[in-house]
Amino acid sequence: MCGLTAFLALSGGPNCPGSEDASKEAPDLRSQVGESLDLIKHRGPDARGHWFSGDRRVGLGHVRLSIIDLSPAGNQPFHNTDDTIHAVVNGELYDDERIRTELATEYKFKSQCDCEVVIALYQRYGESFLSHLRGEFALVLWDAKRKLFIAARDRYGIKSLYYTVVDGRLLVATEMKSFLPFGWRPEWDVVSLQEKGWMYGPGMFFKGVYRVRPGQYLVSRGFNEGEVRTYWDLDYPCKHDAYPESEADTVARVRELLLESVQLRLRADVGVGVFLSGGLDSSAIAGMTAHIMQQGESLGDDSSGNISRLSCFTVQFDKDSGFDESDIAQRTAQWLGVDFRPVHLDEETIASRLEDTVWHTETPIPDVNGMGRLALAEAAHAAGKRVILTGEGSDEHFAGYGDFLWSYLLEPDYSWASTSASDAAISQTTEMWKAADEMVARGVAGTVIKSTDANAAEKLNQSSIFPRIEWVYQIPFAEWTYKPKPKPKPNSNSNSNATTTPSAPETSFAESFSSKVLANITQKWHPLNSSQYQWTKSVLANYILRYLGDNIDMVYQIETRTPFLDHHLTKYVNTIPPSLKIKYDPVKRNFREKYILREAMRPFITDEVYERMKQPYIGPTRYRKGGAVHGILERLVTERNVQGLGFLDWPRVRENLVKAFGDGNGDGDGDPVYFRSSLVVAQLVVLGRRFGVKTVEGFEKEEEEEEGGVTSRLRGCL
Ligand SMILES: *[C@@H]1O[C@H](CO)[C@@H](O)[C@H](O)[C@H]1NC(C)=O
Ligand SMILES: *[C@@H]1O[C@H](CO)[C@@H](O)[C@H](O)[C@H]1NC(C)=O
Ligand SMILES: *[C@@H]1O[C@H](CO)[C@@H](O)[C@H](O)[C@H]1NC(C)=O
Ligand SMILES: CC(=O)N[C@H]1CO[C@H](CO)[C@@H](O)[C@@H]1O
Repeated sequence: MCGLTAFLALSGGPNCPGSEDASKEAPDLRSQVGESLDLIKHRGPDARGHWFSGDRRVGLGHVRLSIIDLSPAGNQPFHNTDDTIHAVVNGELYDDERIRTELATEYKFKSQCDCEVVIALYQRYGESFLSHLRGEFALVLWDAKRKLFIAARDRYGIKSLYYTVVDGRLLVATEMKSFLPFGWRPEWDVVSLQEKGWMYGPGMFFKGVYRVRPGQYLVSRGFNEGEVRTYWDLDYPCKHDAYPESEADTVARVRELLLESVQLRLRADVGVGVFLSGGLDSSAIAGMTAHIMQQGESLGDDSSGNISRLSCFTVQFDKDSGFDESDIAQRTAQWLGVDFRPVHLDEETIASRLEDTVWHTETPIPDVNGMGRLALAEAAHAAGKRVILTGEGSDEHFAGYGDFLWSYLLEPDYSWASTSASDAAISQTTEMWKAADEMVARGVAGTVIKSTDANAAEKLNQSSIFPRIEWVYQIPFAEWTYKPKPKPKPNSNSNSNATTTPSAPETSFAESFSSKVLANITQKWHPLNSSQYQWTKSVLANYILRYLGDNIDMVYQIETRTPFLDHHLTKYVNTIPPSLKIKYDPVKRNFREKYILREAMRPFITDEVYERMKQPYIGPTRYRKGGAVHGILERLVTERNVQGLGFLDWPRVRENLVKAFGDGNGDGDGDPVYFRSSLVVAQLVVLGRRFGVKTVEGFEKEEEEEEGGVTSRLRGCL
């Protein structure tokens, strides 16, 4: 668990030997890499290292947070025996002992560090070594003999990895801010902000900056610009195939796989704890951890087997906010006999953390949960922990979100025994629709937000989750941003801007998936599967895992591990029929979300958590006028700051800020929609200032300045 930065001078670029500019004074690479690492130094306080090739065309830098094998032998970069393969790795690889034993005869390991298996596996398997890694990681590997450069990211996007090209150099780093010391001058990508493309596509809200997407890697040979390839993807069976197993067998198998996943993640040479809420997922993690300790396993560096030393950290909102779940978490902790650590999150704490939260996550998301997570990480650090288990990824895989009910009902589930006869299946689905509508009428279920783009919705066979993404935030763009963009000049090699109208957001969303995936969505997958796929690739990877994950936890050197995001578990869970995930009760006429998980976790959770229906974990959205949150928004969302962005409509921004707090007598008549909108504007202001982003001056101006830059292949098509 660390941070990395790397560069590769591309052929033909100004930094490649023999180019006209080569006589130009070479930049001081050592200090550029050093400054690049300084910006993320909190990610790795224990050691720092770098490596440059003899001709200085390749460089790797790394900061280390020691988790396994705390000795200097685990410091990075790693090099193979004949010093021809070099790698930097950020992350945690499980099951590495087995791999070590397997490769012991052909590779001389220097440390006990889990990440050292990367080079050994590469030597053995070449490019396909990625499929042998289990865990969360982002890595860069350079094979000098084959002139092969690989930058890869884990299957779910638990770790971040971004890239761009500056002065002919391909730059790759854990966080975008690390590009700044290399001379990167950030510019807003207005279309990406308008279409919310940065929440689902490869491109970020900064022009020319891309992410390596989950399950993919960027590969360059012989210093060419490289291309993006996929080594892993989520897949689902055909919706007409019958599911061969019984419910009882499925419950047992889910339990077994989850226990294994948790057990692997308890291994560390430092203190381990749990983030606990009132929900099923984190309660199950805490319960399984206690259970595994009772079986005699160590909890990180603690082998006492003393359950009361398992610390669980819980966010506690103000009691009158209506959002506080900490009582439930406390009862879970009591029942398990573990150490309960509430972390109170008052308005002042939220306000004072707003700016740091968006700087570290590089993710402007309009809620206060990131601030809560930062406070949790701080508390865990203060309690001496370095590793924390969390529950992310469960809702995506076991169908926990309210919206999934509606994609479940879109088509009958032919895969499940009790409904596989098609007439029965169809009439049961009709029955369930009625029950769901009644639940909406009673106010116990939310309606689905309808798609506004029929054409795009069809491409996704009506399973589109884009309306939900669209709902997250609305900000008033300046009038000119809606005007058609001028066509790119004919000799320009940037082909992705060929559209003349910027806004067809849902089409962009649909087109962010490969044609293979779109074909599966329309022909092969049940709509519930299709929604789960879309959600995992967009909201989970780019929102949840960023704003409530690694980039924020690492501010306080907390490595979070997510047992629900284990690919062996995913592979199995993706074969479980929709009817076992969302189970209909024909007597009570209601639905049980995450049914199969609930049953599998029954021994490890309280009755209260078992019975409870899903409450989305959202923080408060109504605040008092004159309070700390209002104060920070007033300070950030000013005319000067908003004009400094260049693409928003100031009068409407101002109006929204007023509506966000209502008449201000604290009786909660502020409007959450405008609160979220104002929060995003404030976050953009912070990003603009801290990154030193240029004010946008209009599309025409932009076109003139646009240089070839990154080619379409580098844009990272799936
Ligand atoms: C278990 O840990 C708690 C808290 O650290 C301590 O008070 C208690 O004495 C320990 N119990 C045993 C049996 O060591
Ligand atoms: C989609 O379908 C094709 C053809 O059946 C298959 O090869 C592919 O792996 C499937 N899945 C994804 C995620 O593309
Ligand atoms: C996807 O659909 C198939 C058939 O309907 C089913 O067997 C499978 O379990 C589903 N997967 C998920 C994740 O819902
Ligand atoms: C919900 C929905 O519209 N499903 C359709 C998906 O596409 C197939 C044909 O490819 C239709 O049969 C389904 O009705």
